[in-house]
Amino acid sequence: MKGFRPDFLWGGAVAANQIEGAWDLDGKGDSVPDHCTNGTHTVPKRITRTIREDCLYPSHEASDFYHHYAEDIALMAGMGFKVFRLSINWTRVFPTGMEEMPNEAGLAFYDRVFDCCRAHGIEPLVTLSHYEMPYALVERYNGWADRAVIGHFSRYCKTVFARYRDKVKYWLTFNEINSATQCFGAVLSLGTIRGYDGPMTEVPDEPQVRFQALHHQFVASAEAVSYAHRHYPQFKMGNMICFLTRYPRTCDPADLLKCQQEMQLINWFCSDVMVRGAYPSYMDRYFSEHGIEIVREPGDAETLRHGTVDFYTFSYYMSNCVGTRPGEASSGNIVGGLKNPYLKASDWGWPIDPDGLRWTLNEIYGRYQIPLMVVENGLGAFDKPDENGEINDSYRIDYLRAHIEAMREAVGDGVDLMGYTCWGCIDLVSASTGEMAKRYGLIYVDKHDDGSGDLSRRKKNSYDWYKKVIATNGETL
Ligand code: BGP
Repeated sequence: MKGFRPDFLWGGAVAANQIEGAWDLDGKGDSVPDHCTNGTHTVPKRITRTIREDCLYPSHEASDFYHHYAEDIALMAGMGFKVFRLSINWTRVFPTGMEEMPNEAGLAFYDRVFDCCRAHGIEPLVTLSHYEMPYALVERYNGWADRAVIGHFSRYCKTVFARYRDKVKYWLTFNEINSATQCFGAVLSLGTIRGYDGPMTEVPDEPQVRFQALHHQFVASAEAVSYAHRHYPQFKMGNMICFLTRYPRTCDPADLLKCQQEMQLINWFCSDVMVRGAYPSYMDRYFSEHGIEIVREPGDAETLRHGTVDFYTFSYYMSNCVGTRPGEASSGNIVGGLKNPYLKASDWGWPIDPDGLRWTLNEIYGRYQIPLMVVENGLGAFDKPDENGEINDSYRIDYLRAHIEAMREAVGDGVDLMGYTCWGCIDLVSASTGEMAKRYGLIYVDKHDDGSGDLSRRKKNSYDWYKKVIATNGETL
């Protein structure tokens, strides 16, 4: 059976707001996550309009990658990383998103980070927008609801493309752009929360605004992709989808149809636009049945047609079931579903389904026939150092092993898979709950939910395991 390509990109992934800290240093502005307090699996994070003394904001210090990046990248190099997926925090470069000129100190930080990666032979894979919208754009424009944000984003993209043209080759436009098909996306991805102060789960849902804002992101993404193709032919431009694999709960055809409709809306819609360059016809019915009308400008269709991506990337954590009859609920990333009796779940209730990754890779590749990359996958778990300070995360090794095995099978099935970056390779703040306790890392960071911890780094047992996986190009699992 065919194995992973010889140039397979093994590595790990993070997002600026979840790892960097230094939220207001060196001219950085505040972004949406800087206004989000900590929560738990059962108590939602809150969004506060102003930064309050009596609240704890996990992104403000996070894992302090801002001051530890050299040590962290050296640790990644120690595992043999070929690639490191990270994001640029828009507000480090344009503090409010609206300035004409960029903040030099912010740009210089990413120069140091990319130089450090290159010195270790690690290729950076950069997400332009990973749930890091400037908060000033929320208050001024209601986030992506206003078309004017496209111009601000485009100025930011042109600035970082020009600055890092010789340091970065792989770019992703919007992290999990399809999160906007669910209410969750309004907060972290679209920033359509002007004036809102309260629990993240109670933001009023306005589908008309959500889908209009998403349209603006599609146009912004396509413009960035075409601009990059025209000016920097060496760049490879990708999309990024939160793949939420759905299974019909039973073989009742009604369940099958419901599942197909959810797969279209949640998983296929955004990538059909970004890979094929046009809105898929099934969305016409969805929009008309939900009273949604997308305002498009005359050039938009052409912009989308020309701005198609070179490779398709996605996050994969779990699968869920869909059915027409009531059933036991199950949690998941961004949206839950019905419980699958054949699967076990993580401590946060996300079902664990490695075979679902093989199925998903085959489905995506069969549809688009362009190179794929899994840019997020991993197990959020409570890790506790034992009395010798060792962190035996055998459960994480089991999870990763099973998913890498599934990728190998998919490659054997003929899928063109270019790389894999496990999520949160160094412990960081959880996007959904704001917890530090939900750890994904192969490297432990001494930082806790109450803000305590000396930020020291320590290898978990999964570190040496992953190192062997990379050294044998996925042969030894
Ligand atoms: C994805 C996000 C990441 C990340 C991950 C794990 O949705 O792109 O930013 O955090 O999920 O989710 P969580 O942190 O909620 O466990």
